[in-house]
Amino acid sequence: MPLDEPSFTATLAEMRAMRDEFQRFLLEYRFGLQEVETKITILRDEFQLMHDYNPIEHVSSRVKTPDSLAEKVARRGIDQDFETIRAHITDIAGIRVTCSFVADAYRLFDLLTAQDDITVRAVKDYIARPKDNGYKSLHAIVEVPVFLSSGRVDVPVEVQFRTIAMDFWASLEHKIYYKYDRQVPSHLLDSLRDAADTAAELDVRMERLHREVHGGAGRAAATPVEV
Ligand code: 0O2
Repeated sequence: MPLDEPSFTATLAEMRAMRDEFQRFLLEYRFGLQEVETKITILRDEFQLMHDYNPIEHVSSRVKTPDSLAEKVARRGIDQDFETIRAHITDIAGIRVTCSFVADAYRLFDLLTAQDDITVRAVKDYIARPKDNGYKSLHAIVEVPVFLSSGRVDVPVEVQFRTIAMDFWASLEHKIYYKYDRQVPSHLLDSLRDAADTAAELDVRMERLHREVHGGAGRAAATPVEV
């Protein structure tokens, strides 16, 4: 059936308006990400200059894709308006800081969260308390101010701190999880738990070796913050 001209134009205009609103919504998260990335870069460069040591192996960041955001909204069963999504989905902007050693992950967490324009909304310390599947990482939801022409917005950004070994494990586990469409066979789950123990052991041994050569002390765990 041919589309009637005026209603087609109206629908197109509505679609454009929705697209523009969605792009504006995501833009705030991109800016928040840039602010936190700059903070991490400054810490890394200053460390390199002052201590002749780089605690960061690599940094990656992403704004959640529309598909992944829609999947999470559906899984959480929340209303699909921007205000509800903004209030309930706190990892739309995400940055992952991969460090050489566990102590570096905690040190960077401490240095970032101590900055006075950063508000810590939640902390999940999966390094001190790994998930049942073996997943380890230190997660912080921080709010960073972004100054737009319309004023200040505080943007939540999820920052994940982990070691190279934890990152290696998590990226393989993530691939396996999706390959089996979340129904991973139990022998693979066992192997993954075993591999997580091996990765943790490697972290301890490498850090011990590093301290023997360079000195320095470790750090126990982050204080959990749940909101
Ligand atoms: P992506 O691809 O990184 O965007 P949720 O399970 O997401 O509803 P919550 O409280 O938001 O609940 O999650 P949590 O525990 O803070 O973890 C969020 C992110 O941590 C995930 O994002 C992953 O990046 C990572 N993560 C958490 N648990 C695991 C795990 O068991 N294995 C791996 N490989 N990564 C994990 P997304 O949105 O799932 O994915």
